[in-house]
Amino acid sequence: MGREATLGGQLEDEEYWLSLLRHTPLGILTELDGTLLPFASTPDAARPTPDLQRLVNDLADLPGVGLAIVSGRPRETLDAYFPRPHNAMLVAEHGAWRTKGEEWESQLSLDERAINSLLSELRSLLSKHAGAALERKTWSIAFHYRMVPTYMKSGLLVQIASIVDPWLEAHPDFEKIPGAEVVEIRPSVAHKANAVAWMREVLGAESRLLLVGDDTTDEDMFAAASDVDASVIVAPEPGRVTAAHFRLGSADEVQAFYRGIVALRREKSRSLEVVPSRIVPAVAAIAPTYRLLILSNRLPELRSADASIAARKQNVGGLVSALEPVIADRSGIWLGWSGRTTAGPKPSELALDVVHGLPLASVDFPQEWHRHYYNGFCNSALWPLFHSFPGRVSLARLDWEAYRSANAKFASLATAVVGREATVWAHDYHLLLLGHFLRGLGHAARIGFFQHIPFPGPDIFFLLPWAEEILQAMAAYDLVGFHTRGYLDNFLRCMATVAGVRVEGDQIVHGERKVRTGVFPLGIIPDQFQDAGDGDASDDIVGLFNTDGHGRLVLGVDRLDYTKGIPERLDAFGRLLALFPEWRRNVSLVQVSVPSRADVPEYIEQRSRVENIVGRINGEFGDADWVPIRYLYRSYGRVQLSQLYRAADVGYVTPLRDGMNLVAKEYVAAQDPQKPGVLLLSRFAGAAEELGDAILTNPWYPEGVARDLDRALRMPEPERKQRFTNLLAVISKTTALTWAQDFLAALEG
Ligand code: ADQ
Repeated sequence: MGREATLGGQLEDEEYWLSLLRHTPLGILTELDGTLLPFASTPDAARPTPDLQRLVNDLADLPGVGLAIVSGRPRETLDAYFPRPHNAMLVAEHGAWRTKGEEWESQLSLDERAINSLLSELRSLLSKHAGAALERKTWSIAFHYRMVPTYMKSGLLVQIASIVDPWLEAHPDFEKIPGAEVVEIRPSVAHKANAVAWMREVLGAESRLLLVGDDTTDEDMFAAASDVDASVIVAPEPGRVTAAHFRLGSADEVQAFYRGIVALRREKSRSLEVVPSRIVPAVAAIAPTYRLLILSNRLPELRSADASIAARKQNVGGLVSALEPVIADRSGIWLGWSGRTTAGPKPSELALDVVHGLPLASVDFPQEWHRHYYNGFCNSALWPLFHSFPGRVSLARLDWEAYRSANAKFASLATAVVGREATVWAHDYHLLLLGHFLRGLGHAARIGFFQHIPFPGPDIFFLLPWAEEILQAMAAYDLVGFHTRGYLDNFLRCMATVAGVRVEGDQIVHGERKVRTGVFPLGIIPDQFQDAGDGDASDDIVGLFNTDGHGRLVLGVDRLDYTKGIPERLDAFGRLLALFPEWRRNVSLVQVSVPSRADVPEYIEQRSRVENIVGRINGEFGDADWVPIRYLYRSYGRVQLSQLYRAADVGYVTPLRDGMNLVAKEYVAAQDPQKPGVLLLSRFAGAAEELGDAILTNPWYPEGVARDLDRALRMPEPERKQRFTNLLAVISKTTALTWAQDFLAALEG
């Protein structure tokens, strides 16, 4: 989508281009990889053809034209790709080096050895990640991971961050630039805006510039453009957030455009076959068209550079599968954070996009928000508090203020995306105040809110200094939904203490307003785990479950987060082996954890705790051919996950506290009805309210969990089948789809 149109019509744009491209002096600054050269699987595989080298020479030879090739590549590569003689200026390492005549020169006076310590730390990651590559430049390092298998990428990124982030703290002259499947660490003064200044220095103040690039580092160049210059982003689809005013779709289009410039300036042609299209701010044009707005802090990750559409669809979470149909039915759109940050103090303009038919509106956060709103108030105050971990809560006024202003900003973005008559559905604890700010902007139609994590009782909730303000603001919603009756009761008890609020049954009355509430347990789409679990297990999974005849398997699958109780779970497994020696050599635990990238320091703490426990238990009980615990730090696609679930005798799901926990439901769905496994479930997961036929356990008491685990492992087949039948009936009744439909029907009813 991205409602890209030609302002003033095609003709006026063509005149604009003809007048710019005929101007003398004209400076052309063009990026290399992804702009002039199509991407290849490795940096070495992307090389200019002789035709391209000729095109570059032709452009650089045009009278009245200056050409610069601006790249993140090292000098040697550019020298090899564009052998002299030619008249082009080469700019290497993002603006750290430029050619002046035959010579390279630099304005940087940093010590080249500064980056060596980082280089040797990052090297340690190469051996464990096939396909990863490190590129050393004079002052910078690029870590390429395009060829790393998809399942390893998120784990690798966390490990890169855990090395790079502390290093950057100690080296404030450097910065980290995430690119297309590459992370680069470079001196902060070495940016591509330098090339713009150099070109103006060469051509003089009368010059007009054409700036063409495709990645985030090129935005520095675009930002340095003046009003008489033209900047062009190279992107296959519209909707990218950019400071550029025009777009071309590919490196091929760029080359065709440049050939047109050569023909025009040599007067071999009077027109241009390829002209960049103008990017028009999309928002004003689309406001009235959408009738449903879904808002969540983070947009779902639907893009992946190397997966097929089918694979991507299969890997997205249940929430996307649940919301996709209602978005399609009601002509809806989903608004949220893009996952990227901007350098300035303000969020970016909205970017609009359609990914596999799903309309998405996204915004980049300023770094300050990321620190105070997201990592601060959301992750360090609300997340631990709502999960009843008051000891982990950190309260700061600055964080709260950022939370308020982020919610206010989300509300104003919402009004740019939909009209006042659209239904709005906000998701989760990041957006508690959204309804309040949206009402303030005159939104007339229904606004609903669903809380995906627990809601605590007043004894915990009122530890927040801003508790009352939050509850007052929540009275602006028409419907507030929770996974369980318990959370709803907690919410009503909190609301009952607020001045001016009356609680009548499940309804909240606040002045003229009535807020309805309800229990809407989120489910999964069971078929997705049943179909995927059928058929033979992949080699990967067979290898994992090859226990050399050592019997039974217990499986844990989680995001790595302290609420999931992973160390406690491992301890309880160790306790099982101590209390019931007959299980030694007869049972193994496989624990699969997927990193959640946002919480890097917390991840490091959790990871080392977990590794210590695994080492201790394996050392104490394991022997030459039996490893009691296998700990896998990676994510799996849905097919493999279903095969894992199906192969496990016990689904070991013991969060210390969890809003719902979909893993429990996925485990049930994937079982073979003829020989189902047993679900061992924490009583502090929201899912326990529905899944009473699981063995419910208390994850805070390791000995109790060990005994429940023993019971699960011994459960006779008739009982397993009976419990499974009952559990399957529950998860088939309230699915992801019924959840979305029920909530929206209640909201709009
Ligand atoms: P989460 O805390 O993320 O969600 P959960 O409901 O368990 O928790 O969902 C996790 C999802 O990630 C599952 O679909 C699971 O299959 C997947 N996953 C976990 N580990 C994986 C791995 N190693 N590889 C591949 N996939 C993996 C929040 C709340 C929950 C609530 C949901 C939905 O914290 O309590 O259930 O929202 O409302």
